[in-house]
Amino acid sequence: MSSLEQTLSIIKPDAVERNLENKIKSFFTEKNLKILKSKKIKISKDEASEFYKVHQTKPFYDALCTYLSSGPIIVMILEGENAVLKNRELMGATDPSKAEEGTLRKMYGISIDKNSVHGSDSVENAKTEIGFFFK
Ligand code: IDP
Ligand code: MG
Repeated sequence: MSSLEQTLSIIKPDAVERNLENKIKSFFTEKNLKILKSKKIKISKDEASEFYKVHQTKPFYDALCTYLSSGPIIVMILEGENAVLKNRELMGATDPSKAEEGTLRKMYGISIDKNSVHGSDSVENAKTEIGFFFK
């Protein structure tokens, strides 16, 4: 079954810093995920804490929020057939050392915390996350 979906993608500070924006964007468009909207922003730690609040009980929560607010990020709405799952597949596993060959995190991720990209994990969460960044 296929359905046209939108998902939120973020190019995280480690990847923006290494000028990977264009490479990552081309990767998505070559795989038929259309970039509907894109903006480069820097968020505050409070905003990062709100965005990642599902992780508030995790031991890495504070470091994660500090990290996401540490430098510019690119937030994007991607659209395509099964875009949510497709983006997750293109990203690869959370830990780059466990990600499959050819995935973004395998190619560009530095470590489990500096793993270059974020992607919504469900259609429901995609709606919430898109609403968070694109009012
Ligand atoms: P995801 O980004 O693959 O969806 P999540 O489990 O939702 O992974 O975690 C959100 C982010 O938190 C990850 O992308 C990663 O940057 C960070 N993270 C997850 N697990 C760990 C960990 O065990 N140590 C440090 N950072 C982590
Ligand atoms: Mg997640």
